[in-house]
Amino acid sequence: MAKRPKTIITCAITGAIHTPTMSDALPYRPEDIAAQAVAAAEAGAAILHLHARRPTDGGVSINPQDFAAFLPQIKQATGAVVNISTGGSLKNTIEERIAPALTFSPEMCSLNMGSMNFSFHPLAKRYDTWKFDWEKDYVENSDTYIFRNTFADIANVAKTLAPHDIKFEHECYDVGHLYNLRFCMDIGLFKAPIFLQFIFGILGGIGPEVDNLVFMKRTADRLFGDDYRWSVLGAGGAQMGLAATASQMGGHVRVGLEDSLLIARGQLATSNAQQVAKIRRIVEDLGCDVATPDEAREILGLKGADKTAF
Ligand code: KMH
Ligand code: ZN
Repeated sequence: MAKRPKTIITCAITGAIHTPTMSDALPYRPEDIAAQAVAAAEAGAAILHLHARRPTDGGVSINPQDFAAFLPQIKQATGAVVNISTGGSLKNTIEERIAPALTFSPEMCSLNMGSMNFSFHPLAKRYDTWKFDWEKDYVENSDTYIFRNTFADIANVAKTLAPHDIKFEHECYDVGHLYNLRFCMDIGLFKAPIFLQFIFGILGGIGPEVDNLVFMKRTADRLFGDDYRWSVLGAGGAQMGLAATASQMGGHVRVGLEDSLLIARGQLATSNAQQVAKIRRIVEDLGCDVATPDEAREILGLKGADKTAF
């Protein structure tokens, strides 16, 4: 029987969806982001997907200085691949959103493959009181946001970051995003092997059913042949089940408090590392090996940690 490919675990540490009221475990101070990222790497995450937050109140930050407060600490303490988000918050321009990646030239950064509704406003109903003033409006008003990622934006990111040799985590929230990416490859914006993150369960994107995962994978096979590697992110309660399914299908997995605050149905996770340890256990119990950071570098064709600017 052919050897099964190793599974890369990405952990997305804090993100821009959840707010401090929703979980005490969600890190927002730089020392907490660093500590949770290091613990997630020790638990088995080969890639750390990172956003920054305002240290004072946990608001979403795209200020490179807020990244500078944790990136060197993470690099010093782990060999994990650092992936910097270009998602920002839903209100920033694409130029603002790529400033951290441009500043720090990481091995990887995210790139969202289409414009869409991106809403988490239903979460607002669950909380009567909020830790910080900004949270309620931020969550409630997400039903008015359009997450803008036009073809011009995508080309702008690709061309601006091209000299940095950064591998993109192409975030695909629906099947049309795969076709957008194929088009972008046809006009020479991205080199194989590309890395796709299939995203399920965001309000505005495709739902978290296994049927949809099979459909996305089959479409990607048709569009990209052998030129792609892929991973799955299920939002909220779909996180672990879809990750387990993806690893059985030969894909990679993403967990982390950015996308789900849970460790089990109705139970909050105590840390990012707890989610990493759980998916690692599942992946290994089901007969796959987990990739080390250097194995992830090899699988994805990354430039190496020595070529980053932090
Ligand atoms: N939290 C994901 C669903 C980005 O950072 O560019 C979206 C995300 C976007 O990870
Ligand atoms: Zn993100």
